[in-house]
Amino acid sequence: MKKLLLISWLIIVAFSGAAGATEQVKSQQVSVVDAWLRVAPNKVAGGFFEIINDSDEDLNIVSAVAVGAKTVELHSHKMTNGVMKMRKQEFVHLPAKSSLSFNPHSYHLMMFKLDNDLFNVGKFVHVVLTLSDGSEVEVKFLVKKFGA
Ligand SMILES: [Cu+2]
Repeated sequence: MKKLLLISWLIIVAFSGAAGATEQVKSQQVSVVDAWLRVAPNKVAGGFFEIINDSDEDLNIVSAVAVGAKTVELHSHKMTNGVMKMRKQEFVHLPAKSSLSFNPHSYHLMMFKLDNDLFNVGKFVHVVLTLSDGSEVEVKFLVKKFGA
């Protein structure tokens, strides 16, 4: 966990350096690590990451946008009667002082109507998550090969 926090701190520093002129409120205490995505054969992308809420406040992730994707939805995967089902979520709860994994078997981002050139393997897709306190978390998702 110590290593994870250091990495997320480095990411925050990197972003605050790059952000410069923008006026949006960046979340000070929520960070994301290990962000990656893959494009399925049906041209829909799944986005995965670990998000850390280091604040004393319970928060929700309420929306996400991605450069090059027309729509982004928050999804969950749940086993119902032995069948994996995806469900769109209005928000994903992120309790204070906790971390949550978005992975292929759980919560994930689903991105639709992609600009294919921006979703090539090895590229980074710029995503902004909006939290219930109105702050935003900027994340760069590495595009990995489907099935890798
Ligand atoms: Cu999904």
